[in-house]
Amino acid sequence: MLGLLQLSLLCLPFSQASSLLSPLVLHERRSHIPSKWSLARKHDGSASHRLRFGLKQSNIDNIEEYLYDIADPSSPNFGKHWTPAEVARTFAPSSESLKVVHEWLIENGIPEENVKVSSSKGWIEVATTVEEAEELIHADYHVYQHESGQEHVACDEYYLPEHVASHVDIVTPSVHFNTIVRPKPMFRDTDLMKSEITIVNTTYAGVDHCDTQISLDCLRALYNFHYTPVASYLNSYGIVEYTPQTFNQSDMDLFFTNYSLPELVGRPPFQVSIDGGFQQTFNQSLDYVGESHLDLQYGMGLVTPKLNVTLYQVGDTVNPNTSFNNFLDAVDGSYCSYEGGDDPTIDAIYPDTQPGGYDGPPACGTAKPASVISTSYGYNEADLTSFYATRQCNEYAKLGLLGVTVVYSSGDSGVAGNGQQCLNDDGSQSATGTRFNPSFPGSCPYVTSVGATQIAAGNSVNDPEVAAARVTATGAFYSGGGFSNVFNVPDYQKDAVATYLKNFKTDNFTSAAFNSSGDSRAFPDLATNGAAYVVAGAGEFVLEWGTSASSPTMGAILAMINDARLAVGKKTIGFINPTIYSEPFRVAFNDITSGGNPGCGTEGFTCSTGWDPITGLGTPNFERLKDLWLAMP
Ligand SMILES: *[C@@H]1O[C@H](CO)[C@@H](O)[C@H](O)[C@H]1NC(C)=O
Ligand SMILES: *[C@@H]1O[C@H](CO)[C@@H](O)[C@H](O)[C@H]1NC(C)=O
Ligand SMILES: *[C@@H]1O[C@H](CO)[C@@H](O)[C@H](O)[C@H]1NC(C)=O
Ligand SMILES: *[C@@H]1O[C@H](CO)[C@@H](O)[C@H](O)[C@H]1NC(C)=O
Ligand SMILES: *[C@@H]1O[C@H](CO)[C@@H](O)[C@H](O)[C@H]1NC(C)=O
Ligand SMILES: *[C@@H]1O[C@H](CO)[C@@H](O)[C@H](O)[C@H]1NC(C)=O
Ligand SMILES: *[C@@H]1O[C@H](CO)[C@@H](O)[C@H](O)[C@H]1NC(C)=O
Ligand SMILES: CC(=O)N[C@H]1CO[C@H](CO)[C@@H](O)[C@@H]1O
Repeated sequence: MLGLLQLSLLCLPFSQASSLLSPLVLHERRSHIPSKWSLARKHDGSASHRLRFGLKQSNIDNIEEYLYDIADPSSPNFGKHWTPAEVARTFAPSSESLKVVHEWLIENGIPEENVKVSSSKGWIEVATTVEEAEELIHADYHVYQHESGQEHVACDEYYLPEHVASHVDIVTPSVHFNTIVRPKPMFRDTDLMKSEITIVNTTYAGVDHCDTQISLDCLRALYNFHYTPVASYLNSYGIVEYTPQTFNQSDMDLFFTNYSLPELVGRPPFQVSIDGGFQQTFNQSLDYVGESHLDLQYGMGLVTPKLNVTLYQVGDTVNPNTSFNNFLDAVDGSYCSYEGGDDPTIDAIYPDTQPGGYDGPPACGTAKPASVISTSYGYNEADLTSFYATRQCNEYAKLGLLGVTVVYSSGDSGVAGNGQQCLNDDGSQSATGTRFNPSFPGSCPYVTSVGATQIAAGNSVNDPEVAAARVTATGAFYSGGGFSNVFNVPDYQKDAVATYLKNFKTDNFTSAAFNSSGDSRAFPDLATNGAAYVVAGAGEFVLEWGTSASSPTMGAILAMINDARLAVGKKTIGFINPTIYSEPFRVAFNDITSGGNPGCGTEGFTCSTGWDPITGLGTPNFERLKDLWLAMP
């Protein structure tokens, strides 16, 4: 034993007993530096460094099984949602995890007083130096610089002893880079929006102009969606917006006046402020209201004045890092941790000490999740590490366990990512990359990802829709869709995806452009119209395009199905994916068989009979969905 110890001492740069007994294992590795960042220098070894260990949640490996147990229509426990307390209890990190990591730190010479455990017991924070941290986790820290001049500390990879690794989810700072949630509004970016804004001089009632202007009437006709809620006191529909996106009540009133919903005039959504979120008034130009107005005018209009829509307004006006984790912390107190639950290199950390920043406590379990939650923002999956994405994705599964339906837009750049970025062979992103670039959270198997369709020019609401496509002088919009590079194919879509891949023809690109194994999560799941929505903003009516429009529309339809079920004493529909892919539900979708989603120098995928990675299962037929769901327990 002693001999082994000495021998090992020679081979390893550190000398603690438990590390010797337990081999080092690679915990996380990054294959490339994200675009717009470059290596600046080796980090100063004596600089102080706060290392955070996110502990593994108990039972997290079973989460898929738990979710399907209540969400698979063939399960005897279908619809038996969990309580928040059951979720918290089931996944809380074990005291064993806390003990193992803590002991390992002490054995490695970290003074007890430098180790801090978060109140949620989910995180351990260690005050150390760069040099000590490098020894502890076998990392090499460098300083990276963004083209904006911003600096960031990161390593390429790090290791943990095997007996510790199984208790740790994530270590920060490490391989993760700062990434900002970019809105996925109607256009790819604000410059394009300004130069190509389409002002509407005449709005129409009825359905005669739906190929050039989508209105509430058009959507109702397209999706057989004429429903007045009767159980609003039991129901809820939430829309998430990230500040500085804001709404302007006078524009909202303009919209609801023109579309004959006088009850909504002067009536704002029910606002839940998260981490200082509020309706900023410093700038309400189209750039700053375009997303919020699209989501709210259609979300509120479609569920009618009889259901109050909840607006989750997240973040202050100065912190650019506010992201999905900040929202998730607010709706699930067990996900957050006051002393640094979120990744400070990705998420906003509150209190925010910048001038004008939100200096209150971070929202943690302060907001109640609505039964359906729609979000029209997204990352490229490649912006994040798989650890970060998986941790967040599991959180969506927990919302599913609670009976919440989470819908996300699937992206607006076809098979490319935000900003037309594609993947290079090494996993980095650039406009010249040749591999497709899936979006996140759309690629998480526990959300419902919504793509976009449109009415072909000259067609009416009675004709089959096609995949959305808009090409302008300076850019293009196509429905986001494809195959994840992080998540495995979930059971519910295995057959649908296999059928698609069997018939898939590589006309314009090879299967090397994406994971064509049939083993990776494919998206979107569904689609609704995302073309030429008439939106009131900055005192005018304009047209907006994007899966940003599709998500709140789909959310409204699902919220009304909840109403119908709640009215007869049934539960909310919760995580819908296993249900919508099931055979009986086939008739409830209008299959989209025309169009595609170009990107990355290719024509992208092509719509086909059955599920496809542009429009998913198709667009909804509300009446059929309602009847099917009403027939379920
Ligand atoms: C609306 O009117 C403006 C100004 O009169 C004009 O520039 C624009 O082309 C018109 N839009 C449409 C869709 O006709
Ligand atoms: C909106 O409605 C008002 C009042 O009915 C009307 O005067 C106006 O022309 C409408 N605006 C558009 C763009 O149709
Ligand atoms: C508001 O933002 C737009 C860009 O979207 C900019 O052109 C305009 O000057 C800003 N207005 C104010 C008052 O800051
Ligand atoms: C919706 O909000 C309005 C105004 O705050 C309120 O009067 C009404 O009772 C609410 N309706 C429901 C169904 O909660
Ligand atoms: C946003 O994240 C970056 C990178 O981690 C960080 O340098 C910056 O200070 C953060 N911004 C704020 C306002 O916290
Ligand atoms: C495709 O996805 C599966 C499941 O996630 C994975 O096991 C496989 O390695 C991936 N193939 C490639 C070429 O990335
Ligand atoms: C809200 O919109 C109206 C109409 O465009 C405009 O007059 C007003 O200035 C806007 N409010 C703010 C705070 O920008
Ligand atoms: C790889 C390849 O063949 N790409 C072609 C796909 O189709 C577009 C548009 O037709 C062409 O421009 C590409 O060269």
